[in-house]
Amino acid sequence: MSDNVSKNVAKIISPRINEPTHVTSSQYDKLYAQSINDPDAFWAEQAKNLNWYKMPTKISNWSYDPVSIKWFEDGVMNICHNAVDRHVEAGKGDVVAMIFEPDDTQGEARHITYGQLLSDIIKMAGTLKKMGVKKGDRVTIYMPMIVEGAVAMLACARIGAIHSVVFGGFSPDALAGRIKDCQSRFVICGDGGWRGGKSVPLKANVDAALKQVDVDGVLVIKHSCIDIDMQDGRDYDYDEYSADVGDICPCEPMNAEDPLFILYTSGSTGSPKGVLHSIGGYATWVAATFKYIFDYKAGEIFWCTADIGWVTGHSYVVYGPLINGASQVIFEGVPNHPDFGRFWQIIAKHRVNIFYTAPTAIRALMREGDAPVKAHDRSSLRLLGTVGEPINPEAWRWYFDVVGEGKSPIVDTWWQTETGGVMISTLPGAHGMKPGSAGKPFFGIKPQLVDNEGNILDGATSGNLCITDSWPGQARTVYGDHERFIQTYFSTYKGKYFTGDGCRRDEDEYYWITGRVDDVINVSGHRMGTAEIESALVSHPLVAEAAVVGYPHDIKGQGIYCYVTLNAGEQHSDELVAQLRAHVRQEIGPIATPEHLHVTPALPKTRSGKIMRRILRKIAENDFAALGDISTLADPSVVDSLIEGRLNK
Ligand code: 6R9
Repeated sequence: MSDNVSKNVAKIISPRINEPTHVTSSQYDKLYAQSINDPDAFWAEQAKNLNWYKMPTKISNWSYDPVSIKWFEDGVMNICHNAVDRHVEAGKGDVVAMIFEPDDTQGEARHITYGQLLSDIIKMAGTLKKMGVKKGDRVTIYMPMIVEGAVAMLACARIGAIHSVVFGGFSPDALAGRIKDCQSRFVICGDGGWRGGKSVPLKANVDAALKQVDVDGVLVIKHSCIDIDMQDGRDYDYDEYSADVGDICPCEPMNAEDPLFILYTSGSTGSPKGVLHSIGGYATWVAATFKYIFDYKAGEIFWCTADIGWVTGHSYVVYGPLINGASQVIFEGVPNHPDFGRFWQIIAKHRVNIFYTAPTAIRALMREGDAPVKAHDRSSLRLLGTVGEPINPEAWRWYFDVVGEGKSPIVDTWWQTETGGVMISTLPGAHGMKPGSAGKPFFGIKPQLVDNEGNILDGATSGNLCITDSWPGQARTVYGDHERFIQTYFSTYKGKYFTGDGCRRDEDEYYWITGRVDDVINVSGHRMGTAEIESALVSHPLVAEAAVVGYPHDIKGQGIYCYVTLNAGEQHSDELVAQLRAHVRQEIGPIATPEHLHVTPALPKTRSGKIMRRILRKIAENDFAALGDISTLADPSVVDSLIEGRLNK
């Protein structure tokens, strides 16, 4: 059991809240009860915070057996209109939407108003139309963390195209796989990006990916101004190609259940799944969660450090803040460049009020001590947030005491790509906090803990975390494979959405996420399927078999530990190990680089040939005393050789 769930840390911390919040404790209780007792009335009311061309009259219509999920199904809207146009129409065109902070500390920050953002989106939307992009087409976006990435997403949404953003750190092979899977005919990319002073060759990666799959057009946005190749008839320079595009491009009226985006995420089996979100429910969900959980008020500066390549960037950089008319920082760089004070320097420079980041970043910065934090003025901060993985109480305390000087509450937000937005979190002003616990269910969320047989567990207990009822932001399907959607999320425990996470509920009904209970590992807050890494390893000509497990890592939360066996006659060498690590990077991307590559003569298997991962996990953790029963192994002596290999690493 990791230290975030040990029972002696369950004291509630209630920070001083100086200003009124959107929701107080008694209001939360009342609103939560309403949202559970009459969800349709509750969400019909929330939907009124958005602009609809046709107001929905049918609110929810869902079933988990068979699986069919619809919200606001007769409503018509456009999410780009809600994120941008309506603020401009309401006279807020001069409000700053985004403050772009470049990677290079010598570079100027750029302030983009809602009015400017709207013109930029209209221009890009018109350009996409000129390229031939139509409603329903899939458009792959492979961009650095710059304003134009958000513009590209919103331009797609404006014309009814479905965006599929691929994180700029993914390799050409991974990009090609994602383009193929959703038959995307168009790509929008940067020439390159900057991270920590190093350039990321995005367009060159696209060129490499497009050796494996054809597309009709690539729109290239110049940002880093590195040398790139342009292929005639396929690649379009955005500045040149958009020169004659007019300044009118109306929002396409979309049905609430039309798809908005596909986002690939790793699961316990097979290749990454294209999780599909639809428009109306997602818009309502991210609007409500952003407002209540970050307790956003007009004029405040919000900053979420996530990249738009992840769901956190979709929901809390692009859609949630913009629908709420917020002003926010967009940062291209990394926390440790030019030094470990970069985040705090940006907070001071732009007077950030609400700061949202990942535990892995907090742990990495904590290791550098308090000095880099204290060197910068953080008096503007009033709320802190975390997302992506469980936060250990030590890191929580440092974030609270040192970064926030004990005066900013922390929201530890639990959610997933599939949930669209936050599901479990305390609300500032409504709840006290417990370091390491996400807290309470958001409005409309009914968590349930079950044992491995699916029996419902009541009271203070631990189990597998399921959600019994649908919510507006829920994913609707896996693109092109509804059966896989059903199998992955609704078949383990019939009639419930299974999250894949383990969880404890304490005496105060606070929820403590304990981590994945499936073969998914969480490296620096990024989900990796062990099966994906295994398949990358066995695609190397010298590898016979591979088994990948996660193990506790001080900074990253979990690290990747790979066991491989080689083809007969092949010899283990340092050079080969380096080659295999490079191979995984090439197949998936740098985020999947194995920490440990353990070449072993054999893997521990049962007599029926099943690899016993439990043993491999314990060996990776250096916990040799807890291997448990190994008598079912076909050859128990394998364990000794694995331990010897581990000790020699
Ligand atoms: C938003 C996001 C989802 C998985 C999820 C869980 C872990 C996310 C967490 C958390 C503990 C939190 N996770 N937030 N665990 N506390 N506050 O991260 O989506 O990339 O799909 O990952 O991340 O294991 O199942 P995604």
